[in-house]
Amino acid sequence: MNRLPVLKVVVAGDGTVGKTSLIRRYCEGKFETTRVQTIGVDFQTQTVELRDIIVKLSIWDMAGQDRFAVMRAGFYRGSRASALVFDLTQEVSFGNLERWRGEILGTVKEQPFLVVGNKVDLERRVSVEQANAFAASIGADYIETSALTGQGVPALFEFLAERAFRG
Ligand code: G3D
Ligand code: MG
Repeated sequence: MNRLPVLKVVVAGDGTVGKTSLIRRYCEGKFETTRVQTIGVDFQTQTVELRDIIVKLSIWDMAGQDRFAVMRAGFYRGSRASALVFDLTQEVSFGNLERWRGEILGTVKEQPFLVVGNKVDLERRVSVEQANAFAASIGADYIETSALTGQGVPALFEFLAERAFRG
């Protein structure tokens, strides 16, 4: 057996935007309604098949709360791509993406980003145009997801894997 390349990716964004739910949906195929809040940092690994290669993603789930900021900084080290997740029903979480990006770039100088609007199953307060404009301004792509229905979830992690692999 060949060793698969292991690529570290980060899922960042405010608390309650759905980071843990997205990772659970992808890695375990389920959505749980009652769960504990992420404490500090957590990670899961998942094998991902891309067009011409299989990679292993180690997906780092960063607790969004301010009090974990010091802990988070060191955990960004070695990451190859980051998802900046916001909640489509909460404009504040969208506005904070620039801060998340800044925090990550404070540790890793260059990083491919993917902007993710989660909870697309609910009534949106951030338009596709707004989100696309922000993503374009940081040279990122934009994708919409629902951890509840699963919409866009494989695409999110496949895209991250692709960017992590190819840079
Ligand atoms: P976080 O890890 O970013 O802090 P969580 O966020 O994954 O803990 O999710 C926060 C809350 O949002 C959870 O609700 C979760 O069920 C809900 N949620 C996450 N993703 C979606 C989604 O795509 N659609 C909808 N409708 N809800 C979502 P609770 O009530 O358990 O706190
Ligand atoms: Mg969490």
